[in-house]
Amino acid sequence: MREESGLQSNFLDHFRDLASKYSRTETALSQCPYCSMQCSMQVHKEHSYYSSRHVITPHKADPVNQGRMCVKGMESHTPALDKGRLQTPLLRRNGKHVPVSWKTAMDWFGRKIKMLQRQYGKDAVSVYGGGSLTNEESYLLGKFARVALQTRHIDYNGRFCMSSAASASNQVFGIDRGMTNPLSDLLLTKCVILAGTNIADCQPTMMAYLRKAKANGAVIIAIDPRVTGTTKIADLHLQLKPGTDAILASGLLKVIVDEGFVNETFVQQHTTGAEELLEHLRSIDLQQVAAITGVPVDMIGLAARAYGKAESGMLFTARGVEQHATGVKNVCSYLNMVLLTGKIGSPGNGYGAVTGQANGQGGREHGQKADQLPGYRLIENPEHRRHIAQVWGIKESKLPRKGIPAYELFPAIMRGDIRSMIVLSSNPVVSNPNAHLVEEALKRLDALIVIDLYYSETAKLADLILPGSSHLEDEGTMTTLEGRVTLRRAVSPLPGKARLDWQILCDMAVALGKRKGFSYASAEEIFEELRIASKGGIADYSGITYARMEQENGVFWPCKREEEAGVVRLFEDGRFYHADGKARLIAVSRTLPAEPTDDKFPIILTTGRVMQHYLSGVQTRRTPALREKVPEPFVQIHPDTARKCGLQEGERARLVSRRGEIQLAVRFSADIRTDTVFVPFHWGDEQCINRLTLPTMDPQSGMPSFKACAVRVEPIHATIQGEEQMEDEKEKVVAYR
Ligand SMILES: Nc1nc2c(c(=O)[nH]1)N[C@H]1C(S)=C(S)[C@@H](COP(=O)(O)OP(=O)(O)OC[C@H]3O[C@@H](n4cnc5c(=O)[nH]c(N)nc54)[C@H](O)[C@@H]3O)O[C@H]1N2
Ligand SMILES: Nc1nc2c(c(=O)[nH]1)N[C@H]1C(S)=C(S)[C@@H](COP(=O)(O)OP(=O)(O)OC[C@H]3O[C@@H](n4cnc5c(=O)[nH]c(N)nc54)[C@H](O)[C@@H]3O)O[C@H]1N2
Ligand code: SF4
Ligand SMILES: [Mo]
Repeated sequence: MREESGLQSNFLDHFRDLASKYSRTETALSQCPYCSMQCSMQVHKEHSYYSSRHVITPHKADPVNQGRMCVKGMESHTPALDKGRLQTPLLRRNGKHVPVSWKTAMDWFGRKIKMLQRQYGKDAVSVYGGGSLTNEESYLLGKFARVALQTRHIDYNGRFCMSSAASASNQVFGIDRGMTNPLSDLLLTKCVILAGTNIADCQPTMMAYLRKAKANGAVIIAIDPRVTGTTKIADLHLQLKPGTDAILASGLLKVIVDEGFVNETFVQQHTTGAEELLEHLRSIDLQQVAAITGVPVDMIGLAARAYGKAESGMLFTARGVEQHATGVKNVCSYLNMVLLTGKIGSPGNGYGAVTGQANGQGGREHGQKADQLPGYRLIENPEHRRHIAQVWGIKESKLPRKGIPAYELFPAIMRGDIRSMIVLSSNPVVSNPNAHLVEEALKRLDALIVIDLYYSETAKLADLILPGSSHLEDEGTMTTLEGRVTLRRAVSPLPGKARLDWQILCDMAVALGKRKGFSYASAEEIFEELRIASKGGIADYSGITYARMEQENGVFWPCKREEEAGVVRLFEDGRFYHADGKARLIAVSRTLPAEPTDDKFPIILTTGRVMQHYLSGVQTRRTPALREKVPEPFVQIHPDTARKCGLQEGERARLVSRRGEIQLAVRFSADIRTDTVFVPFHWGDEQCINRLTLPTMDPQSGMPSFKACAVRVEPIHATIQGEEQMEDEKEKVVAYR
């Protein structure tokens, strides 16, 4: 080692002193912005003399994630602190986005919206929200639409997420809380059915509960067209054809009935509709079920028996079951299994629609849905309207009526009925089906206003972009997949001139001349109003306070009084939420695929997620550690199918549907059925799989068919021929006219 001279050593000591004086770590508690597990995490800001950096560690005292986090959560600070965050309002001038002050932005907004509403009516302006927003912001967005804009056109991205399960649960149980039981009940149960849910990739920290369930002796049954990290832990995997869940469930029900697993006392005391269902099941032929679903009769029998005879059971569905034009029927069909066997309303017995987004649960309770008012009230119910109008200090007659589901807003724009859209926390041009049409519609608007964190694919099309707040800056409450309402504190300052999402909503209301009802000093003040608004509703938050959430690690809803614990497990008193206290068994008629395959489009396309990316990918694509793992989308295809299509591994393929086409990397995989291909949907523009997906919607929930449409897959060189052929065909059509 080289000797330090006296002078040098003095200098170094001084420097070390200085460095240690400046190095300190600040730690604060926050929550991951991504999935519905809402893992709490510690954000450490490490400051040194030279620089500062952020490090995330899981929060060991979290009763739910118990110190676990997945790779997305551990990296979630990266996009939030990215220099590419929007830092100032941007207004389109001569085709270019230029930075402007908030005053200019709000003046433009107020003038433009007032002018459009004068010219085309109040409903010409629409609002599009999202499930990442806090409860306070979801509530305020609904109020903003109904009171400040007075438009009936508001809906949100949860329409594509939870709506089929929500609609089924409301019909069957009279309440829609994703999970009827807490996650800890998984440790008590003896059988778990996982239908169309890939927990390993989508709620990774929930896997520990499934592993423990298995270690405690539970039989696990997975129902998915693909082998996934989730199906791998299952004892039985029914690898069904996409879109056939309702039929598969009717086969399972048939065995349950025929082999005597019906809990007759439960059915008699707690349900209606049994006779009709049993009559319907008589007509079910197991051989036919096997032929349609691709699941052999003996596998159907094994699964039905395992669930039927288990002393307790929990059944879960997620988007694999729900994102179909028959999504509601699919869920109802599975819920018939839960009710016929009486496996609900006690420890280890229940149902869970595995919620997706960070606040996918709370975001669907407080009024950003087209037909809904806060507290899960209905906008067409006179009593509900009166209650909310009174809370908001307006006449009931001033409250707009019910609007239309999210996707339908875009055809309405094409017809000229809607002239403006305000998008808060969503990227519809990537996440809607039939994305070409959505893009065209957004371009047609007289005013598109986008409040986002980044220059997303949708923001690029906007006339006005407003810089909003990320999870690190925004305080508020988030309701987890369990129905636990949690408080997330702010831990970082806003970048540049960005503002809190709820403050932006208030600014916009003021720009429209509606200051009354839109001046809050804090998120907590909004929550206090939400408590009153939700009081007496199904999603009753009136007993929940910020202090309680902090002290009790979240509070379950419904919670009607401050002195009482929330309802952790639903229906324990034997009563469901319909007026007669009974759950509904619903006979499901035969379901047909929304777009059957044929000679031209012989393969089923299903879409979904990979662990490393989140939704439309705006956050995770700008996270180097995640982007490096999965840099681009791909088509997962069985090697036998690939060979038939003339594809070599490693080459790119062209996928074509009736709505568009896209070129993708090919991944050979024996983990998928031979009649199906899978593509993740986390990319935009030329890589956007939603340019191909089918907008046909479930008539009850407004959910499109993300999980099944007809495509063909071909090598790129062959397609050029194909294209020429199509051109020829077009010419022929012209010639015949
Ligand atoms: N990493 C990651 N995690 C996420 C998200 C994310 O984007 N990335 N998004 C969050 C959100 S918003 C949501 S909604 C959830 C979604 O969570 P999931 O619903 O679990 O995710 P998906 O991948 O959409 O679909 C689940 C499975 O359904 C299967 N499937 C496809 N078609 C059918 C069918 O017809 N029947 C059945 N039974 N199964 C079928 C697919 O093969 C897939 O494995 O995840 C949340 N968590
Ligand atoms: N093909 C196919 N399409 C699907 C699905 C599928 O399975 N297959 N799944 C559907 C489902 S389940 C969902 S939930 C939707 C979701 O689809 P999107 O609604 O598009 O969801 P995100 O990607 O979360 O979009 C969020 C946008 O808001 C921004 N953002 C995030 N957090 C905040 C915030 O706190 N404040 C503000 N102001 N902005 C924020 C992000 O930067 C991003 O641009 O996609 C649906 N689309
Ligand atoms: S499991 Fe969900 S909430 Fe937890 S760290 Fe991962 S993405 Fe975040
Ligand atoms: Mo979702």
